[in-house]
Amino acid sequence: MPSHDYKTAGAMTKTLEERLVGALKGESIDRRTVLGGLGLAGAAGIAGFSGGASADGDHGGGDSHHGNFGAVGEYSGNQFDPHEYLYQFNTGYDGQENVTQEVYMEGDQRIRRFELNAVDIEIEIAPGITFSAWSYNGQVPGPTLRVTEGDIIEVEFTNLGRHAHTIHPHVKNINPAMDGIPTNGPGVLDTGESYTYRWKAQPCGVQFYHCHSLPLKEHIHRGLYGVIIVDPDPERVRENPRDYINYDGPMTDDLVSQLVTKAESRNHEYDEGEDVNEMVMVMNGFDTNFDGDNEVYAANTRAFAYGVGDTDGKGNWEPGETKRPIQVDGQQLQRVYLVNAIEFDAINSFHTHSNFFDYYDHGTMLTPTLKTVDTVMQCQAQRGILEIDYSDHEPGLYMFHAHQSEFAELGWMSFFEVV
Ligand SMILES: [Cu+2]
Repeated sequence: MPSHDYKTAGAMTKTLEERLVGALKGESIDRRTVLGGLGLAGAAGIAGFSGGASADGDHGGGDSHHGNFGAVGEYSGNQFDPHEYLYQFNTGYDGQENVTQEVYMEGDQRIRRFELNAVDIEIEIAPGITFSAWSYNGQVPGPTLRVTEGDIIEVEFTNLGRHAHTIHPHVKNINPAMDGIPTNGPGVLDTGESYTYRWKAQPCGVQFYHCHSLPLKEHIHRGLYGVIIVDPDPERVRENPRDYINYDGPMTDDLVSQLVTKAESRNHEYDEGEDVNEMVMVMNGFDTNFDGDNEVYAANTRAFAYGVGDTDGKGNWEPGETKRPIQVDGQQLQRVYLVNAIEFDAINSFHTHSNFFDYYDHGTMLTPTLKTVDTVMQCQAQRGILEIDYSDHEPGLYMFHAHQSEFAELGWMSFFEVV
């Protein structure tokens, strides 16, 4: 690896992170002050930071440890690893330890069953900066569920949090009782209550789930969201090719076979996807002082987690070794399942340096919505699949980030390391 690249990338990540963390430790600093880069870290009155205080007034003793900061650049907690999260797919057959799951049949119908629990938890969103989150299964974003089109997704939801929650799925759900909103079916679930939702896995694509309790803004922003990937069923594609392409012309055998091949590449149960590196990225933000504006932005919760740290570039992730780029094999296609979960900002975006990609909005079609673009934007809950090819690129660091430069400077700035 060119060491010069690493040094400058590391220095830039460090400067941005120090500015962000320094400002967060200060009193009454809004995000625009951070961007002014006024050397606020030195003037910070550490005790004033209220990042863990709740908007609903339950400032408890649990927040008192916020005075105890690690050094800038070091995450102390290792309960969540954004590098692992990229690749954690829960299929019912296998997945994460903190997600009880199984697959069973009802006649010919395959049921993929998952247990999700709402729990209140402190998460670390920048080195030494915690946030009082509401989460599914103790992580933000919640676990990624991965199923195949036509399956039933069965989610046994138990609310172990202090507030009333639901799970609302962004799928084509045909039973209003299963919509996970306060007015339908079981409504909101109070602390200790359980309900089993059943959703048909349709259409294929990168889908979304989130709590739909009121006030919605807060329930989403606190961390109650996650990704459902519905893989296309190649056999269904062969039989109904027009459902997967935005095109009215003649349907030739050649075209059908192209669509089926694409479906096989997207389906985790087919070998065709093995030369593709698949990752989940959820763009999110955190309003640490509850002023209705995000102070910290990220892809997958931790500011600058895919930036370049002083000591990185070689080692594996260790607690405290907070930052490293996402290392990718240049000969593999990179497929990013991208979801925008941001609250308080109208849009978010994803921009690649030195490369262009194909974009499949919502992932419901098997031909791209946009070809050869280097920036896409998404409103809240919008999502899509990016396919990025680095096969003709030289090895090294390639940046990607939100192209609201403000978001990038406040944490949503990352690198791929092509090897
Ligand atoms: Cu909720």
